[in-house]
Formats: sequence, structure tokens, C-alpha cells
Amino acid sequence: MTRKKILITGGAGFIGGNFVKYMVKKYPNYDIYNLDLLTYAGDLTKHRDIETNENYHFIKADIADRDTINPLFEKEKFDYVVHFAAESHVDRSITEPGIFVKTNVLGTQVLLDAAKEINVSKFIHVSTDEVYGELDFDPTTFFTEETPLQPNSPYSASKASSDLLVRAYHETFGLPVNITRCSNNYGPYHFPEKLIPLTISRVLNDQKVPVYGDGKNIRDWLHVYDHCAAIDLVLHEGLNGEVYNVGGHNERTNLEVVKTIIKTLGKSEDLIEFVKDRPGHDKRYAIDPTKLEKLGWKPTYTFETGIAQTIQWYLDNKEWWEQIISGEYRNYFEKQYDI
Ligand code: NAD
Ligand code: TDX
Repeated sequence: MTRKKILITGGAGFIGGNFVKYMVKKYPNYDIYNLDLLTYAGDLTKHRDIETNENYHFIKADIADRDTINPLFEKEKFDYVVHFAAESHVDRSITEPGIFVKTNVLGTQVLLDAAKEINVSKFIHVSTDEVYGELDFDPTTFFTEETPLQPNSPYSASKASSDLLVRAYHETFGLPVNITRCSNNYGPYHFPEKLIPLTISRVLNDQKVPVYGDGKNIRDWLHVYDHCAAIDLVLHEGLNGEVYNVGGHNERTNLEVVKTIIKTLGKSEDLIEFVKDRPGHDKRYAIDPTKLEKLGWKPTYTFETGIAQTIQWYLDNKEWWEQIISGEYRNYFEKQYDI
């Protein structure tokens, strides 16, 4: 296999971090460059197991900083770019939309320009099913790659905007791109502001779990390891210019998710506290992954096996999440929640 240089942005975060580990271990012949600004969501302690590997490199930089990104691309001449870096939390986009536009839209455009200048062989843009908006509760309806974009939150609007730029750089400049749109991920190193790790960490500390509205909103859960395998496949086999939806048919209401975690940990459902709903709260997401399955992808986790693995991981790695929730996160939680 020829040696390749792969730039992974956002590789100190949740999904990017898992993907960096996956690539460093699976492809010793690829040089993996993890570029990350190390915002509140990024941390490098998760890479202690790979940081001394010869094929792992870290670069601290802001994707929206053209003066850093352009010379870096000129110098390193990356073969592939896999772009995860983003502001990713819907609730934060409601209180502070500006940074979502800067990082997710402008940052993506800076990377596209730099990638175009050095003629990268592939630019993978990791997007989200949230760009399609919401589905109603009819279980026979799904998002396909043809579903129109109708984002409802500042977060999803910023991701949809970046998707359109990626598409335009393919159509106008012939940049070899793919866009992947994945459903909700969960698994190791998920930042505890998101529903599943928030619930696990709070239940373990016998603290109330805030459930928005009536808890009946539905998400389609995918284990992060299955997402990593999907991106690997698209990177190597995806047809240029194509969009691929990623999801494993694991729809659950939020209340079902929270109750499963509480039951697994042997705690009481009295910990559930219904709180005021998220503004613009999307009712349901559900992915039709047929196109990616035809390319050769199949998830390996069901929700049951995946959530059991994830809960065990949080039990075994308390140090990682305790260090987060005892820091600046406390201020965020107090501002965000009334409980
Ligand atoms: P995350 O918030 O855990 O990690 C984001 C990473 O990006 C962090 O390490 C952060 O430091 C870095 N970053 C932020 N701004 C940066 C900047 N200006 N320059 C460089 N680095 C910066 O996010 P995640 O959940 O791992 O999501 C990764 C990607 O996958 C995002 O693009 C997100 O939209 C997409 N996605 C997430 C999910 C999900 O369920 N979490 C589902 C579908 C798609
Ligand atoms: O405290 C909470 N209580 C609650 O009921 C939180 C944080 C969430 N929720 C609900 C809102 C959603 O219906 O749980 C569901 C999941 O919420 P999040 O974990 O915030 O995820 P979501 O808003 O669905 O977005 C996620 O999936 C798509 C990621 O954060 C995005 O980055 C990704 O694009």
C-alpha cells in the first residue's frame, strides 16, 4: 500500500478522536495528522495510547485561520482530508450562534480553498442528518440522500451551509469530495454535554437527569466505531461528488434511552426530571442507509450491544469524564439547566 498523508481535522474531539485511533492502528503505512484547536470539546489525553506512534502527528490550529492553514497545506501536501472539526452542540448554537458560523462555515471554506490549491485526492466532509430537518413520527419515513435540506437550529443551518460549499467546490472546481451525513453517534469519549454521556455520568453520581419536553423525541443511534468504519469505506471507495447517509436503524425515544441507562446501572427512574423543551426541538431523525450498504458497509452494533459497551466504558474510564465535569463544564451546566 502506498504511503499517504491524511489530515484529520477535529481529531481531539469525540468522533474525530475515535477515527484518529482507528486510522493510526489500521493503517501503519499512512501518516495521520490530527489538526485541532483544542476548544472545550477537544482533549489530547484520549490519545495517550497512540501519541508515540511514528505515524501519528498533532497540529494545534484553527481551521478558520487561513494564514496558518494555507502554508500548512503547501508544506505537507496532504493526499486526503477528513474534516470533522466543528462546533457540534445544538444547545450551544442556540445561546451562541456566531461561533458556529465562523468554525463550521468559514472554517470549512478555508479548508476547501487550501485543499483545492494542492489538488488533494479526496476531501471527506463529515456532516449530519440534522441538515434534513425533522421527520414526523410515522415510522415508515426516512431521510435519504435526496431529502431536501431544511435545517432548524443554528447548528444544523451552519452544517447545511458547509455542505453546500463542499458541493459547490466539487461542481465548480472539480474537487474530489464526499459528504457523509450520520445519525446520532454514541460510544467512548463522547463529551458529557450530549444526552447519553450526560445521563450516564449524572446517574452514576445519583444526580437528576434533565429530559427536554415530554421525552418522546426520537433519535437514530449509531455506535461511533461503526461510523469510523463507514468513513474509512467512503474515503477509499466513495464515488466523487456523492453524499452518503450513515445510520443503523436504531430509533429510540429519549425517554427509552434514559430509562435503559438507569436500568442498566440499577438506579431509580425518580432521577428523571422533565425540563423545559429545547427551542426548535426536532421531533424525529431516522436514516435510510441503503446507498452506503450497497457500497459495502454494515453496522456491527445493535443499540443493546452498543449501549452496554458504552456504559461499561464510562464505568472503566471515570477519570476521563470526571476531569471534564469538575472543570469549566460546571458553569455551562448551571447556565443551561435549572435543576
Ligand atoms: P466534538 O464537539 O466532540 O469535537 C469537535 C472537535 O473539533 C473538538 O476536538 C474541537 O476542539 C475541534 N474544533 C472546534 N473548533 C475548531 C476549529 N476552529 N479549528 C480546529 N478544531 C476545532 O464533535 P463530534 O461529536 O466529534 O462531531 C464531529 C463531527 O461530526 C462534527 O462535524 C459534527 O457536526 C459531525 N456529526 C456529529 C454527530 C454526533 O452525534 N456527535 C453526528 C453526525 C455528525
Ligand atoms: O439534557 C438533555 N436533555 C434532553 O432531553 C440533552 C443534552 C438532550 N436532550 C434531548 C435532545 C435530543 O432530542 O436528547 C436528544 C439528543 O440530544 P443531543 O445529545 O444534544 O444530540 P442532538 O441534538 O440530537 O444532536 C447530535 O446528533 C447529531 C449531535 O450533538 C450533533 O452534533 C449531531 O449532528
